[in-house]
Amino acid sequence: MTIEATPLSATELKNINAYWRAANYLSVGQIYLMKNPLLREPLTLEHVKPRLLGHWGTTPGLNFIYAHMNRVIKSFDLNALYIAGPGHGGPGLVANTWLEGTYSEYYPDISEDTDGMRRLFKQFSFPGGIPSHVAPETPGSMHEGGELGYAVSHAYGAVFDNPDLIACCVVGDGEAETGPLATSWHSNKFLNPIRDGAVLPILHLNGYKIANPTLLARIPKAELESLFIGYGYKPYFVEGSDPELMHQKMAATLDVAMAEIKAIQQQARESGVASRPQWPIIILRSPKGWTGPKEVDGKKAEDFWRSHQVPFSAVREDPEHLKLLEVWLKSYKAEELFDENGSLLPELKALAPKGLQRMGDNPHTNGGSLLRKLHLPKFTDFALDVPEAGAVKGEATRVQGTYLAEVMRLNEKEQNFRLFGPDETASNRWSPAFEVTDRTWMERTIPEDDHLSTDGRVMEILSEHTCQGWLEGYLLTGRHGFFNCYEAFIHIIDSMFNQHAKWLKTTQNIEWRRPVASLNYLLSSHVWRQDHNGFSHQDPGFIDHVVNKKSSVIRVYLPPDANTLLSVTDHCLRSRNYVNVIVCGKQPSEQWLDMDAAIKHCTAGVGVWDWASSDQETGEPDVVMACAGDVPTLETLAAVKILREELPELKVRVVNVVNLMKLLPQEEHTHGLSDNDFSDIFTPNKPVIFAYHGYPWLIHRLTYRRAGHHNIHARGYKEEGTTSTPFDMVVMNDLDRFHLVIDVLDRLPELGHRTIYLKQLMRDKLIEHNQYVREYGEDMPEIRDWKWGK
Ligand SMILES: Cc1ncc(C[n+]2csc(CCOP(=O)(O)OP(=O)(O)O)c2C)c(N)n1
Ligand SMILES: [Mg+2]
Repeated sequence: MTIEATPLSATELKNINAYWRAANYLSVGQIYLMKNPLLREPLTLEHVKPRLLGHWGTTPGLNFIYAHMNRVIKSFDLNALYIAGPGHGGPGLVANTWLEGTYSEYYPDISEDTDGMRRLFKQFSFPGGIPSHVAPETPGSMHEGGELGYAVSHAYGAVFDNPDLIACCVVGDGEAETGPLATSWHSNKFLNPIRDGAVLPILHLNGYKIANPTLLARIPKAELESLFIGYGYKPYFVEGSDPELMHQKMAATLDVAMAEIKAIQQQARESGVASRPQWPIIILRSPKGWTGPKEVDGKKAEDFWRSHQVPFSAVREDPEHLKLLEVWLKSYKAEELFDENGSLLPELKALAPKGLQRMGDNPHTNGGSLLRKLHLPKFTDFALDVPEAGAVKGEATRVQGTYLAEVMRLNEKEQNFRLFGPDETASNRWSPAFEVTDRTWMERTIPEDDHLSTDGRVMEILSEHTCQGWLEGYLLTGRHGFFNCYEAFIHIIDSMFNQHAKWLKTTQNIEWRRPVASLNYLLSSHVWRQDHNGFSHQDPGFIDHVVNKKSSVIRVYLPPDANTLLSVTDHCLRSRNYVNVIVCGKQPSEQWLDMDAAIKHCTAGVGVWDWASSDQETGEPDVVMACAGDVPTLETLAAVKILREELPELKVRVVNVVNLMKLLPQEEHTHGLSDNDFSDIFTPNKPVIFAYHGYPWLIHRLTYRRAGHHNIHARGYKEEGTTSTPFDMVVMNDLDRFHLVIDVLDRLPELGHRTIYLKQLMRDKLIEHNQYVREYGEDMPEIRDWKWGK
């Protein structure tokens, strides 16, 4: 559909075009200039930056949308934020926030005058200055847009439970080709017009990516329109290149779109009926590099991919380029836009909204400033009764689920907590949450459906990307959440995690950014317990990926049982500005610590389990049996039991690690143990047989600087697996109790010939196991019925 009205008066048209010219001028200035910002002297080489960095192509379109959003924010009295999917258009957002006055409020040295403008230009993509994208440094940004694909899911995440908020979400037509973006269009099926705000997607069809046309710009218009109708949107086209005509069309279309959004909300809120309407989407077809040079060196630049970055950069070498730059800059007629002092003329300044209605100052984009603490129940009330180690079995994540259900209940009034997951919430045993809330679902239901409702607070879509994007958007606007996922498939969002961790790391050094709630992951259905699944579902490598990131923002926890999981969960929900990764199994399994011991153990993060150790008298073990992760802990204790029975004189120390970061040196991570403490626990000179949940090399990576490192022998997942019994999985990877006993014997040659019989016994056990599982299809009774106690 196209709206043909012309709502702008001659003066309004002139002014909005002038405002756009000002933003475009400031954008080109940022890319090229370091001096002479208003060209009040003839342009010379010394005014031009030595390195020309940035992206022009997307910027005039972003500026065009920003100017028009300002207009409707005022006329509709909106609470709106701006998400620039093509975040490489950083100069545009910086320019606009400077024009509306927010930039100078956040950075007073970048004042609203000629000198401020000079600094604004110089700092962009300049050493010691600001990055080229819509980075955390940019006021009004909650979306960097450096890595493309997350604009829509971030926008929806921002407006969930924010009924008055509208996210204007610009999507690049190249960005729209990415997987994460493509799936995120479905977010409209999770938006409840009564309790949530709205997203106005604007597909920025400027025709090109870096060096290619885009698909959506070249498919027939009818197909494009059908595509968005098929996604459930109502598409409005704004197409052309003549600025005057385009301003009228954009203003007319935004008026219609905003009125529709308001009407949808009003209708739903007054009737109390939450259904899924056809939300509007704007498809803006305008030239890439609009208003830039039409040709450079005889080649097409405007309305072509050549305008993507810096349309010409040989300014130093080629006097023609310098001339071209001067002509280009002068085409915006800055003298008609800025006064003597270099400030925007008052009649143009008046076009921007005031105060917190400025998109650069929307508090939701600095979510920490709105963050309220969660009401948390006493996690100890959910404790499993563990009269003694190994006496009972329990499902750790189900216990965690009962706790999270209570968190959900306690925060029902605040509406600031949601659970996210790709269709695995029940599978990962968080089903107790469904006693308090449902899954969000705006579509048709049938009577047999299980816990689907329009006001559910468990967000499930089979797209890890969309879950992650929603949660990030939700957290960055000041709320709380938890993501549950199969361990192997969390890798799908590796790269989104990267971007979020980078965002957090950067914000830690930006004083006006307030801390946000941490991004919490529960990774369950982990590598060791894949009853229905096989090799494809076995990958504990997300931890390896996570530990590459800045230590100040990442935490990894491997609670061995339910009570430790509760303690860790409580801690994570209270933490700020981190990514917390918790890996814990969901199957019924041995419980080791009562609540009191669990709290102490989790607070320390690593500790000797005296009840399992036999070196108390001398304090000097012959061997240290270390473990991290629920299954490795079980195998370690089973190995220790064999050693106690077969070699009672052997002094064994059992160490369990819940907080993996404890292994790092203190200088590398605030949680890291001091070298003294590390040596006290692991000893500087005794063999350490370390049974670890994930890829064993990580243990070496984390401990290589420790005194006893040469004595650490790590076992873990070696990429061996298939659909088999739980014990066969650990056997295939040499992580089982029998292999661990053999490891001990191999590392203690001083035990001499006495060990040969025990070693033989262990090998026989492995053969027995092999034969048994292949014959009967389940683990041997002695494995299934194993108990720590008598
Ligand atoms: C996921 C991802 N892949 C590749 C890139 C590299 N890249 C940066 S800009 C760009 C083209 C973007 O085109 P579009 O979304 O149409 O933006 P615009 O035309 O508005 O600049 C690409 C491929 C990226 N930033 N992110
Ligand atoms: Mg494009």
